[in-house]
Amino acid sequence: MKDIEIKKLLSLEENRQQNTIDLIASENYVSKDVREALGSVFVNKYAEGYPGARYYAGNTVIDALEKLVIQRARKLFKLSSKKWDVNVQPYSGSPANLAVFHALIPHGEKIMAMSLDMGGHLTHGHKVSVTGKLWEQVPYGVDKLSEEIDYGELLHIALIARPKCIVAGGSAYARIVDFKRMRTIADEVGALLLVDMSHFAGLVAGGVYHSPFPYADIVTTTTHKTLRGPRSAMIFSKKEYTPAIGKIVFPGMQGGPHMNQIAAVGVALHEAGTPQFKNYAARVVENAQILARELERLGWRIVSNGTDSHLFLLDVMSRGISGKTASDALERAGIILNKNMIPFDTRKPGDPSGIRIGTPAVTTRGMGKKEMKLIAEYISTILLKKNIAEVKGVVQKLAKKFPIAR
Ligand code: DSN
Repeated sequence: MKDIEIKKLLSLEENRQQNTIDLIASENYVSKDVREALGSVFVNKYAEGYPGARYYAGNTVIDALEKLVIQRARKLFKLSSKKWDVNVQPYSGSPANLAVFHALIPHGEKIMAMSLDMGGHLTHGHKVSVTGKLWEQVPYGVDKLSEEIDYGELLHIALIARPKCIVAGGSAYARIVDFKRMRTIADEVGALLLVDMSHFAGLVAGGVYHSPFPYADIVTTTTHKTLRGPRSAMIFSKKEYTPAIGKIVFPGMQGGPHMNQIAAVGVALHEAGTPQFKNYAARVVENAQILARELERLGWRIVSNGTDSHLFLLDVMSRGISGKTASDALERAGIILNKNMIPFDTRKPGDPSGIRIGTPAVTTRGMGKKEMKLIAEYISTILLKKNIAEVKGVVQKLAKKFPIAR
């Protein structure tokens, strides 16, 4: 690279990633092949429209590419082309969700979704998101005791509010979501069921989290979390919803699709269909469970007492430490994660009561049971302010043993 300044920053970031332990539940390390596709000549092409109906010439190869990626998406999630369509053009998860709501829910109507502090997502109608300005969010949450979704309460709220859409999925919920139950509730109130599987899409692909497709009308997903692809998104829709969604994605909200991004999604979808990925997905969950158990053994409270997925929340405030203090201290020692609200949090999002811990990235690096036990000890030691300098050294040593793809 001739650009010295960017090259320097690139090298610094490579070193940061190599020398730290990434426990951000929504991050991962993509393969070299995914990066090759992202950096390929597909970046040069404008392709507004859809396969066979583009506004620019020169799209024969692009059409073949988009069709192949759609076919791979259907194959990975075992979907019949008679029932399901896939739009692979959304630039990322936020526009994907916005497009679905725009296409199918009249402005001002109600969207029922898990509230952010209970583990939901901003784009599911939170007041600071445009989705919360154009639609009214009817929030649901978790049971105070079990900290798992209270489906009885969910039904109760739905019967009163009569939302047009119910959203399942979020960004900080560790347990299996009962899609079947949510389907029944949606049917009872005449709502659409949208499953945002962004966080656990890779686990569904790997067969370690149950598929939302038998129950949902629409499924959205980002492609860069457990699915381990580039930053992008897809919208899966039952046939009757496809035309409206297609028109909103383009020309309603977006311009030309990022074909290099779509090519990289294709590579990731292919990788996610391999036996190695199945094994990876199983280890992601196993690692999260071991890490949670070890932290619990060291005296830390895990929200909902454990996890069925790739992430969990640690209630650091239960030992008098705020989420921000915890995340800052861990970062100083080379452990990277995010502060997070926990259910019924009385603190603010900028300095909440918890931290979120996820294992997709460390599992990609090949870490397993032994490393999870070590990481639990490091986290505990750092949070209790013992020997941070010493721990920083061992964290770096551990990180160096597991090279990232460069
Ligand atoms: N920012 C993502 C996460 O960390 O969960 C969700 O968009």
